[in-house]
Amino acid sequence: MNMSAPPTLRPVTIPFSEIKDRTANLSLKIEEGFGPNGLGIISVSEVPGYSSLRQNLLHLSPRLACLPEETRKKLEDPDSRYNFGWSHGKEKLESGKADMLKGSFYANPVLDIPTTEESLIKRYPSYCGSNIWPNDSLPELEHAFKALGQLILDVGLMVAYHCDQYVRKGSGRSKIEELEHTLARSRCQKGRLLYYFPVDSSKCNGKDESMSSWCGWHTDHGSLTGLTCAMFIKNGFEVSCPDSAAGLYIRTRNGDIVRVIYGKEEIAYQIGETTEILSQGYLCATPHCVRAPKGESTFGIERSTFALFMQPDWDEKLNFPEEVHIHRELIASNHALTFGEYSELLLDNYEIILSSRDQPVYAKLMGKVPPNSGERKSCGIRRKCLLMVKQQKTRFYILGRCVYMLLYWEDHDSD
Ligand SMILES: O=C(O)CCC(=O)C(=O)O
Ligand SMILES: [Fe+2]
Repeated sequence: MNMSAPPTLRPVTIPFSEIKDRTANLSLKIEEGFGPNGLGIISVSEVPGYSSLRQNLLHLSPRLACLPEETRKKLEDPDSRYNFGWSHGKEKLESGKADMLKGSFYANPVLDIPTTEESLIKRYPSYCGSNIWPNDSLPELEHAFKALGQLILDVGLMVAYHCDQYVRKGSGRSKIEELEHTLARSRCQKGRLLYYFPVDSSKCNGKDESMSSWCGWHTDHGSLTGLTCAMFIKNGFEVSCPDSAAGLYIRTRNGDIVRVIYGKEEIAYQIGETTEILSQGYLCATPHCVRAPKGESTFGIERSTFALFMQPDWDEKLNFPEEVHIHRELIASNHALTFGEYSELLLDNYEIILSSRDQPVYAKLMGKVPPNSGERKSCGIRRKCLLMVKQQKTRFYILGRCVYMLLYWEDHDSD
């Protein structure tokens, strides 16, 4: 058995001066990064002002995580299924256990109150809710979060413009939804400040060889995810990670697993599920996970990073084309859903999908890896009941089809 470690690769890097140029033809670079032989991730370098905005925000996550428990509790928002404000222990690991390894702070970096319409807030709570800022306990967070989120969004829209050029030329399809405009008119941008708690002395020499020991395999369900290079911290000081195997892993479209590294000064962008849907499968969502560091020297190491999920508006219609197989177990091809409906459906079903590991659904997902962690959440008894009803309906439908076929054959025989 070949036990060699996956290779470490750098993504294609495009300088800011090129990505902002709408007359530049970057199709070859987009192809190299996001095309069939690419890693599914690219990075943008030399973005003015980026470095200090990254530093400012990433230093705040340990401070947020060590606020008193009752202060953090006030920053939680169960109504949005913890998709705004502080979230810890609400998401599930691949094992099905509550994820206590990391805490997240979610906010829309562009709009504090995306809508005041009650019916929308009820229907799409994970996007239509309002931001919650720790104005008394960590007042710097709001500005630092919004400034970095807005910059990653602005550069991401430039990446989206060049993706559109590439898709239009390459696919020969003129009716493809434009990513840039879809994202520019969206009220659904979501930033996630991630804090990975210090590596525990009892675990750092443990047997967990898994690549996804810090964050499970998934594809993000937005369109494009902007990612900062993570910061490792020990006792309040930035350190370099002592384990060279730790960090972000990606499964390429060829099925290879690679560890991906990029510079602190670069913003990385990877493809999410709705880009695959909107481009009718021309660009594909990038499966990824995060591996925790191991070994004596990693004890006490924390990790701070930021992801911006750039996603369509909750009202934006997604047509699920024949050639795209994303969440086919939940959504039939040629079906149309709004992005808001799509997200809530995935949130409703995530726990069920995870708990069905020995069933074809899970196997299918593992072929294409489990859904987004960004917004995977627990679901209540009501939803479990609904899913059981759906499963029963499917069984009755299949039973009905079998009876029909038997009867048909009998008729056929008697002819
Ligand atoms: O921690 C990371 O580097 C990636 C996090 C991630 O994939 C996510 O939040 O969806
Ligand atoms: Fe992700």
